[in-house]
Amino acid sequence: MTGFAMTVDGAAVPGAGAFDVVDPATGEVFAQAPDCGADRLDQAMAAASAAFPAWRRDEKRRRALLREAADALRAAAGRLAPILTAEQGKPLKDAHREIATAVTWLRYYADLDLPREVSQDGSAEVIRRPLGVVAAITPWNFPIALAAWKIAPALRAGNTMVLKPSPYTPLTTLAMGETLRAILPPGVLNVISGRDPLGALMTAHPVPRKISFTGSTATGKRVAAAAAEDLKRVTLELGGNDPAIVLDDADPGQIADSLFWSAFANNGQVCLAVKRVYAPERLYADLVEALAARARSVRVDAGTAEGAQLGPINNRPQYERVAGLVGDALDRGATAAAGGRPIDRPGYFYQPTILSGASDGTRIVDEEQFGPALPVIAYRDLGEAVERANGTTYGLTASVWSPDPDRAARVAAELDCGQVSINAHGRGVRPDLPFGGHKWSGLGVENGPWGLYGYTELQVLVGNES
Ligand code: TXE
Repeated sequence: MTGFAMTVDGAAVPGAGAFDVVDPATGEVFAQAPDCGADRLDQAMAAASAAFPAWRRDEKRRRALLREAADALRAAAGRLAPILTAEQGKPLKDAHREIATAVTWLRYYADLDLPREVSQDGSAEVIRRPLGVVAAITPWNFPIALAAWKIAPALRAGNTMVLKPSPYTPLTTLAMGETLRAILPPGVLNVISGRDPLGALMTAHPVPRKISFTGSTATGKRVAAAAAEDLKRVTLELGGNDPAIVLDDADPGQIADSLFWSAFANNGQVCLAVKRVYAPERLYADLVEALAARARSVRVDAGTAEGAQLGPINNRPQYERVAGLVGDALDRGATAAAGGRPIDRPGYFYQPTILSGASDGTRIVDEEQFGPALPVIAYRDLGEAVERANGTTYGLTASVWSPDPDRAARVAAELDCGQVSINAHGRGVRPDLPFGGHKWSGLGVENGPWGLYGYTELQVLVGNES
């Protein structure tokens, strides 16, 4: 694939250099992406700054153009989805689904009516003003959907943006920039690409007033530290180690399918995937077997292959990390009820893996694996399971599985995280609901009016009473 350019000030621009992009289904380089460089970054920031005064003024126009952007993205899905599959690895139908998600988010923010906020006595108005230029940094698991989570509320609120995708998946975002270039005024959305140091240059840059970041907790902390230097605002969507707690009245056969896909969708490379399952001793063996049966039946193949349900892991470091965590668990006495090994073919393919016999204190339970491997942990006492579920620095989402909704809700109330689903996982990921993590899983929220407010600063306007 060739011809990928950055979008700066409404024009296609090359980088100062270029870097390789690898197809995870083959492990081979298949394209090059522009490497932005500091001067181009300055141009992008200057363009975003220059576009801000006009863009912030006309909300009606912003809403209309976001709607047009949604339509254009939808129309471009046939071109973008194969690029997403090539660089990310996900099956083509999932690539289409991701682009459809981005379209939904753009539409939601275009349509969202925001109430006027006035003081109780009506004498003052509280207005949410845009901040200015937003630097947006995205990861490689859902490059387009997560970019739209930032673009839609930030632009709707009246900000302009410089967006940088992950160096593992730059191409679809660059192609989306090209599509939106035809619609948005020059400078409103600049899309650049480069290796990790470009992210650090963006967070240290004097122009942006806000950093919106999705990625690892380690990098998120670096972003927060850099932003503190000149008090840039930050929203951080970071990692998770989401627990699913199965109660003793659940039916393993009934919940296994939903639980399995809550852990393995996108090959487990989801911040809010189920990353550890706590199951009561009485149901343990049945649940492990029901999950393992599903893991064994899944078709893992290149994202371009007809019928592929899971693709490869996105990149070599992640592939090695997953293999290392599974190997460590097996060395410490866990058993692979399904999988447990890489798949013997080129690319970063790994068998969907269900681990039994691992417990807290094993790395794959304590850390975020972010891949197709799931430990199932036995518990005797529900209180102890809740304590173990909370016993982590993460706090993104969780789930409780039981046919008794009141009982499940009582357990949910004990969990320290940003979202709990009952008999599902992550069901609250919707454009209209706030999404964010407690503890080291993040700072601030995305989505809904709350997400948009994060791209604003409050200003009180008091009328002349005389
Ligand atoms: O993430 P990084 P990586 C987790 C997952 C995975 C781990 C590492 O556990 O194993 O992160 O993945 C940019 N200043 N998640 O290394 O480094 C980088 O270029 C500013 C969870 O890919 O966090 C990319 O655009 N930006 C996660 C983005 O940060 C910097 C999704 C994310 O990269 C930077 C992905 C810096 N100093 C991985 N260094 C989720 N929450 O869903 C890098 N970047």
